[in-house]
Amino acid sequence: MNRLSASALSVGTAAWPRYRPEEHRAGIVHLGLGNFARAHLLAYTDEVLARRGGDWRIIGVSLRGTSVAEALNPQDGRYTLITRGQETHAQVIGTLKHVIAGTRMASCALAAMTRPACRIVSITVTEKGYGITSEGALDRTHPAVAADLESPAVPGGVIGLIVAALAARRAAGLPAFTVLSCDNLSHNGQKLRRAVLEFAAATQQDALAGWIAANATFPSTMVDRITPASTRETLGAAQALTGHEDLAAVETEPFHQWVIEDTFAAGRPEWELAGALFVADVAPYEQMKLRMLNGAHSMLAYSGQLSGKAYVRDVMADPAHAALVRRHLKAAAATVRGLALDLDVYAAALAERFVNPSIAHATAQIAMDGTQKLPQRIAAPACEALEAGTPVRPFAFALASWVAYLARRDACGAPIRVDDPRADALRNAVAGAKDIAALLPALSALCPDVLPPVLLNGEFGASLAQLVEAIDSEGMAAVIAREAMRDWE
Ligand code: CS2
Repeated sequence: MNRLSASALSVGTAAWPRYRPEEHRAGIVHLGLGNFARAHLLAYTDEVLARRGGDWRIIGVSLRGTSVAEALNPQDGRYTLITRGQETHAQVIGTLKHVIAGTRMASCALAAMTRPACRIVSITVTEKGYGITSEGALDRTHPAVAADLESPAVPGGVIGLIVAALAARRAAGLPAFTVLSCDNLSHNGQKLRRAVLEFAAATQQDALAGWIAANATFPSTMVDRITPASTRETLGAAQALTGHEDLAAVETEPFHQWVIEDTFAAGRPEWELAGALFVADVAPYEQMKLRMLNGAHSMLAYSGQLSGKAYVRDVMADPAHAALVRRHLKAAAATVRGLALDLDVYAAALAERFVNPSIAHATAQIAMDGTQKLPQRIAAPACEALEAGTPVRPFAFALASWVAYLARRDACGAPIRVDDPRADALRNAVAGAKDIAALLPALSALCPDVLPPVLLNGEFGASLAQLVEAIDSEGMAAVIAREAMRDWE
């Protein structure tokens, strides 16, 4: 079987690029080339290239590991995007030029980012990839930030690369680029800007910080497309649909959404042609999506993991659990301000998307990195709901599910390691606490942005402790069944 590549011909039912990719130069360097970027930013850009053309192909950079480059470079950047809804569609994406990775990553990425043609540096490295605190400051304890502050000339992290590239552009008399964060952080652009300026100042480059502040832009964005990790089945399906072997195929849902602040320093693709919405202020959209979609996701991931549900669709197939998802969406919606959208309609559409039987979205995947995700998804709306007097029980249930998940043990009674950048500290907190009453304050001291002290007091704190106890003693399935019977208000 021939490998997918620029010269491969369509022999299956998959759609092929409707333009000649090699005729377009790269105007974007993308840091972090995971499945999400391949299903979202690259697919939007593919549509613009087909409809409008332009020098907007993308050079990818893998900051860690070489597997994505090893899969994509022999394929000339081509890969299959499989969309699974009521029907299955496949499309070969031609946006990607090549992927930079490996030992020469820093020098090659900097060379790409300092080409005059580079006008946007976009990013999907997940919440933990940046090195920004939940308040938006530069996190000097983040391994990549700490290493790059030590040796700024050979950066390995996002912030170090951006600062070094902008410094080189300034020195060469080139204009700045737009930095486009496409991760699920609240105020992603704003926070990244602050951290970049702090990094520049910390490396004694005050003049550079001033130049960046005046010339580079950091639009905030809200991104959305449910994209599970690829499996052997994904690759098998891509082969059947394209007639070629494809080691970089991605599968995703039909729905996609992208809301972007229209502040680009040096032009941009007309992503609106592919459905993007350009607005002056992304914050309300971001709040809606992070608190409703992602908040419900995190809740169902921990409670799903603890009740034997491997996929989101399994949670939705349990009527009691699905009722808790809807309860969570309702409570989260009550905290969203400033949007003239019908949030009941949005919530109903989310529940439908979660049901999608053709998407195998693993609860274990969503459960990863809770310390990075829960501040904006659960803690912030919980505190606001408490203040405003709107329902808080769903947030207590979500946090209790996370705490119980951290305290999980295997069949032999040994603790199960969680996948989180703070896994060691979390494990120590669990091991050191003699009971739930002691565990909650220990976790709050460790991650006050996940469990703010205010949530340990009063009725909220009592519900939280009681729910963790109940999950521990009765099991998650019993607690889900009882929670679903409660009066929703
Ligand atoms: C999920 C997100 O893994 C997770 O934490 O909640 O990746 C989610 O699927 C996307 O944000 C959907 O746009």
